[in-house]
Amino acid sequence: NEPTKKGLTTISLEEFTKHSTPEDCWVIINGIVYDLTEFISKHPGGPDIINANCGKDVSLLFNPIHASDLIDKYIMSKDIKGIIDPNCNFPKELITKALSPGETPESIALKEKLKKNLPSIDDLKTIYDFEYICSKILPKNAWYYYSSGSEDEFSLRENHNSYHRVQFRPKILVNVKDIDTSTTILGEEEDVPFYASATALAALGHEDGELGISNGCAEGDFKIPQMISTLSSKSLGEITKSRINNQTHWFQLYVNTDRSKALDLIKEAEKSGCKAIFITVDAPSLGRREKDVKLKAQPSRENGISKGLSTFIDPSLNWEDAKFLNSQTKLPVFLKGIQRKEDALLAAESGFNIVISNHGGRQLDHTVSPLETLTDVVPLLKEKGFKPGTDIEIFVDGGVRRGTDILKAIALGATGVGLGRPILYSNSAYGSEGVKKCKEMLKEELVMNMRLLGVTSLKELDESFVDIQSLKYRNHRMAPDFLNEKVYEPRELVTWKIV
Ligand code: 173
Repeated sequence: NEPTKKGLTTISLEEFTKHSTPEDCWVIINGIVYDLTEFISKHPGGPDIINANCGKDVSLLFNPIHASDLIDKYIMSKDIKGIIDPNCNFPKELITKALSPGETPESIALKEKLKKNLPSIDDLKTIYDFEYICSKILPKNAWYYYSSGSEDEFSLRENHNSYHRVQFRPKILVNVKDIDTSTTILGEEEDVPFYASATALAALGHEDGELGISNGCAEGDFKIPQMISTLSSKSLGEITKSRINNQTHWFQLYVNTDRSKALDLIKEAEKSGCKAIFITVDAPSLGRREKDVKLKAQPSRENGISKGLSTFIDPSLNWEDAKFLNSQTKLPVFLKGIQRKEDALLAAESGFNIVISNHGGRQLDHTVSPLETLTDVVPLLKEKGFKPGTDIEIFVDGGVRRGTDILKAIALGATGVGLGRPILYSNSAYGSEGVKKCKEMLKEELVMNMRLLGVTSLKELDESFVDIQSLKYRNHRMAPDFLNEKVYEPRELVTWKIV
């Protein structure tokens, strides 16, 4: 992040340090000196964080949670003061550390050591390993922000567990020598039926942020589509410019209280080659993620990292608004966050595609799992004459960790399956190589399990391949599994040698 503004005056250290109060507040971001005095009261993340850092170099605090072009959008040119003298001996104590609450220099040093000793990526056994590794290496703020669900985290767990309540009915004596995992999504041929879903703030976990995700989605033997978040830590322009191998980018939209901003974003997404718009409809206000709350420096019940970023989201968003936005673009529009069949039908009748999702269990807690909702939605839409994959795309996300999970969702009528946290975790641990490995492991599982299931192409999959009898028994308590708990060995995570 070298300063890029040519022709700016050089500011001496002595001059810079004269402006270190909220009434006269200069800061340095990536080498450039800004006067934030007037901006403090307008900062979407609240005034406190700026008030506490006047007269400091705040790059380490700023970069992980803001797109690089954000300053230029918000700060007027008169408030760009110049470049801090590159030859000055800038005092360390004026550099704001990105030390998460709950961390000490020692705990961070240990994490740095673990990061330098990551297991070889070839030794990873399942995509669970990325999650395990991240639990050890991520700073607490990133780990809690990524991993948390809302309130009691019932939905967070249920999203995953619900997949365990669907069983297969494999077909025998089918020639399964050649397996084809490809599918058609929005008229485009895709190599696999899954995609990287939108997640905010990828740079909290890895400095490459969404660029690592983008590259990992595109590199290697096959590609997966990437849905880019409104709240990415890299700008939409940067991410889409990094497009390679003709990869598919989609854009997730949070609708701003200032509607012109939402329209601007849609236009920007169109111009930058995104192939679809996903309007998030399950977040009129942000669910309370208590692990994220716990890390706030000041005791309160508000969310930590996500709180400041969410104030622009419009809670008055309604069907008319969504239809209006749909009418303003030629791109296919999805409503992301459908959680009942009645809304799925309304969406279909209004010309939307849908993502059945509860936001990874981060919004309303105790919602029905997306997999179960899928089994309500698909029969109703079919009954009303909507053919999934032809008249409407039906995506599902939340809790997906296995090739078998993906096959279950496809058998039950989904046309695409989204991965959120697994992509964030693989990117956080290994950057784009991790994302590539994550998608490869899932594809390998898909191929093997399609063979075992007796299908050679995803088109052959239908409800006859799954038994959903127990799906509805959410709270059914099983008897303790004595052999599993007392006799068999637990499944092993990757071995991690620290030298
Ligand atoms: O799930 C999230 O954390 C999310 O969607 C969000 C919303 C607003 C600000 C930051 C993240």
